[in-house]
Amino acid sequence: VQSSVLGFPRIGGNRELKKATESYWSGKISQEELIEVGKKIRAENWLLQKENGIDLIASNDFSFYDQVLDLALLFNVIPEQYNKFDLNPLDKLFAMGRGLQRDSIDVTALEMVKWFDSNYHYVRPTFTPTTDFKLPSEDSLIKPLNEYLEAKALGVETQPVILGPISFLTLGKPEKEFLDSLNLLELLPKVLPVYQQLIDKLVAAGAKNIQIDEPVLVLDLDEKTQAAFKTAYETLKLSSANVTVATYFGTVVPNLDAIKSLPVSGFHFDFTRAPEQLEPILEWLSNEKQYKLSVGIVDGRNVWKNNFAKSLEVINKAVAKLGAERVTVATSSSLLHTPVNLEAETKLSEEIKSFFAFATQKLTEVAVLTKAVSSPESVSSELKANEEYVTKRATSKLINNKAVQERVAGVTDAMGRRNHPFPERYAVQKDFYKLPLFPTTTIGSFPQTKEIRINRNKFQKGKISAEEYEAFINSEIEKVIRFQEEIDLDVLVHGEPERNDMTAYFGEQINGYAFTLNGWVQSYGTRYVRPPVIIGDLSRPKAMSVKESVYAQSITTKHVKGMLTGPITMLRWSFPRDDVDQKTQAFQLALVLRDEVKDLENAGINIIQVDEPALREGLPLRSGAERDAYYTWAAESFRVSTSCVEDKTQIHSHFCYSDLDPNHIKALDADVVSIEFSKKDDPNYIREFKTYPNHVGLGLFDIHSPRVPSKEEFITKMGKILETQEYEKFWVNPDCGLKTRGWEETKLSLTHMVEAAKFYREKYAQK
Ligand code: THG
Ligand code: ZN
Repeated sequence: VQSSVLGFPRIGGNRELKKATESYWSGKISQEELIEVGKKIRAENWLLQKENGIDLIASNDFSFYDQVLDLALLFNVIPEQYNKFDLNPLDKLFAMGRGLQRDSIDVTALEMVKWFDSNYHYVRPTFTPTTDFKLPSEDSLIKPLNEYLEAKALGVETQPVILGPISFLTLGKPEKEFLDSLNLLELLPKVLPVYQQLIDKLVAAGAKNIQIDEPVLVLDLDEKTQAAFKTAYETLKLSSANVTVATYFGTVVPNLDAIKSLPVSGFHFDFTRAPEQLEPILEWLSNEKQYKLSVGIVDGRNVWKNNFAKSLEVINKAVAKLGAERVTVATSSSLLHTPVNLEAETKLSEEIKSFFAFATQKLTEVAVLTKAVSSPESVSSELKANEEYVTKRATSKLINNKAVQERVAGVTDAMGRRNHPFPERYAVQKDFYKLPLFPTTTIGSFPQTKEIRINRNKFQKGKISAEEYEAFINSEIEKVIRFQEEIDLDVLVHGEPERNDMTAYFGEQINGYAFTLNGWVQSYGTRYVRPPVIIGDLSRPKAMSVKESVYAQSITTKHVKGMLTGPITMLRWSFPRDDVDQKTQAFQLALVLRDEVKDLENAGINIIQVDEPALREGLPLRSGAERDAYYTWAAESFRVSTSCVEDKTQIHSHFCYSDLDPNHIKALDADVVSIEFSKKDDPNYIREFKTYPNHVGLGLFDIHSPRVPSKEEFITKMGKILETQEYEKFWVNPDCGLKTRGWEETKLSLTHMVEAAKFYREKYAQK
C-alpha cells in the first residue's frame, strides 16, 4: 500500500506568497525575489511531505495565481489582447488573472469562476477555433518540468499533477465571438499533441508517476463529452509512466462507462464526499487487474480529524477485493482547500484543537492509515488515540446542545410561512412606508476606511476600551446616515463599520462556532479567507446586530434597514460539521437568525435584509434528486429565518456572484430582492425577472470598479430595464456592498443613481 497527497496549500505557513506577490505588484520587491519565495515554499512543502513518509508527493500543485491559468499559459491559450504587450511570462500570468493598467497597457482580467463547489475560484481559459496550442520553445519555461526537476534536486521524487484535456477544455469557454459556434471538444485533436509532448518530457526527465486530474467526471456529462474520454486517452501514449486519472468532490459512477477501459495505470476517487461509489467501483476493478485504485479518504475540504476506524473499513474493503499492492491511501483532493498548520493556532482551546487536522496534520493521517493496513501494530498508539478522539468529540459538551436539537426537530411548515401572501403584505407595507416610486437603497456596507480598520484592530488588541470603540462605531454610523440623508436615499443602512468578514462577524456571536488565528485558505489569486468552523449545535446567547441598527434608526426619521447574513451563506462560508448533515446545520442557523429578526422587529427596525449571496454555490454538482432537495431545504431555511415577522415588516434579500433562476429566488418569498446585475447586458436575463412576483432591485453599478457612471448612464440602464419590468416593483440600488470602494467614487455614483431614480419618478408620475 502506498500513500499519496494530491496537492498541498501553496500560500505558505504565514501567507508568505500573498505578501511577496502583493509586494511585487506594488514594486517593492523584484520578480527574482518573488520567484525565490515561491521556490522556498515549494521546497518546504515537498520536504515536509517526504519527512512524513508520503510516497506520492504532488509537484506542479504550486501556482503564483491559479493552476488552471498556469496550464493555459503553458499551452499558449492566451487571448490576443495579452500578447500585444511585451510582458514576461509571470507578468502575462498576472495580467490574465487580474488585469493590468500601467503606462499604455490597459487589459481586463479573464473571467474567474468557482472551482466546483469549493470556495476556490479559478481563471477561466478562453478558446477560439484557431487557438494555437503549443509548448514554450525553451524547456526552462515548462513549469511542470521545472518543478519536477527542482524537487528531484532536493532529493524528492514527485508525481507531477496536470489538469487533463477534457477538464481543461470543458472548464474553459469560447471567446465572445465564438460563443455559439465553437464546441470546445472540437479542439481536442489540437490539444492532445501538446499533452503528449509535455508527458514525454516529464518521462524523459525521470517522472515515473503522473497524475492527470479530470474533475469534470463528477459533473453531468453529455454523451459527446463522455465519449471524448476514450478518444483522448486512447490517442495519448501513456504507457511509459504510471498515469493515474483523478476525480474528486463527488461520485464518478454515472460516468463510469466513460473511463472503464482507458489505457492508464489507475484511478483516484473521492470516498469522503461520495462513499457510496465504493461498492460499484470495487466491483468493476476486481475484474480489471491492470488498474490501481487511489482511495481518497483524508478530507481535503475540511478541518476535522480523520476517523481512522471508519476510513480503515473503506481501505480494507479495497485491499480485500484488489490486494494491497493495488491500493493507495490518499487525501480526497488537493489540500489546497484546508488551512496550512494547526500548530499556528495558539488561541484555540486544547479540546477544540484536539478535534482538528489542517493540511500539515493530514499528512500524518495519510501516513498512519497507510501503515495501519500492513502493520497495524506499528501505529497502535495512534489508532487508540484516534478512537478516544472519536468518543470524546461525539460526547463533547461543546458540540451537543439538546435544546437546539429539539428546537430543530420541532420546526413546522407554518414557521416557514409569512402570515399572508405577498400581495396582501404589500398592501400593508405600501401604506406604512409610503415610499416613492423607484425607491433607492444600498446593499449594506459603506467604504471600510483605513481609520475603521485601525480602530477595529486597536479594539481587538485591547488598546482602546469597548466604550471608546462603540463611540467610534457610532460616529461612523452617523457619518453614513447623514450622507445618505444628504443625497436623499429612501431606505438607509447603518454602513456596517463594525463588520469585516460578515460570516466571521456573526459566527463570533454564535455558540457552536470556533475561530482560527491563521486558518487562511486561498479564495482566488492573493485573496484568502479564514472561514469560521461550525463545531457544534448552534445557539445565540444574545442579540447580535440590534445595537447598531437601533442607534442608526434613532438618529434619522427615514427607515433604516437591518442587515443579516442568511443561513445558507453562513453555512457555505464556514467549515461545516462532518457529523451532522448540512440541512440540520442550515436549520440551526435559521433559528438563530429567526430570533435576531424578531429582536430587530421588536426594536423598531421595520425593514430587515437577510443576504444569501452563496445560495447558488450550495447547489449539488449534479442535477437530480439531491439538487431538487437542496433547493427545497435551502429556501425553507431562509423562510424559517424570516417568516416570524408581521405583514408590515419588509424582508429584503440580496444575491450576487452568479446567475440565478428567478424560480429559486421566488421560493424564498422575500418582499424585495436585490441582484447583481450591472455586468449583464443580457435582455433575456432582465426579461426573466418579469416573472418574479415580488419586488426587485437589479444592481445598477459595478462595485468592483472605481469607475463612476454618469446620471445619463443610469438613466439609460434603468430605461432598458423598464422596457420589460413592471415599474411599480422596481427598486434602485448598486450591485453589492460598497465596503471595498473609496468614499469619493461612492458619493458620486450614489448621487447620480438617486438623480436617475428621480428622473423616472417624475416621468412616471405623469402616467
Ligand atoms: N467570507 C468567507 N468566505 C467567502 C467570502 C467571505 N467565500 C466567498 C467569497 N466571500 C470570497 N470572496 C472574497 C473577497 C475578498 C477577499 C477574500 C474572498 C479578501 N480577503 C482579504 C485578503 O486576502 O487580503 C482578507 C480579508 C480579511 O482580513 O478577512 O479580500 O466574505 N468566510
Ligand atoms: Zn453582493
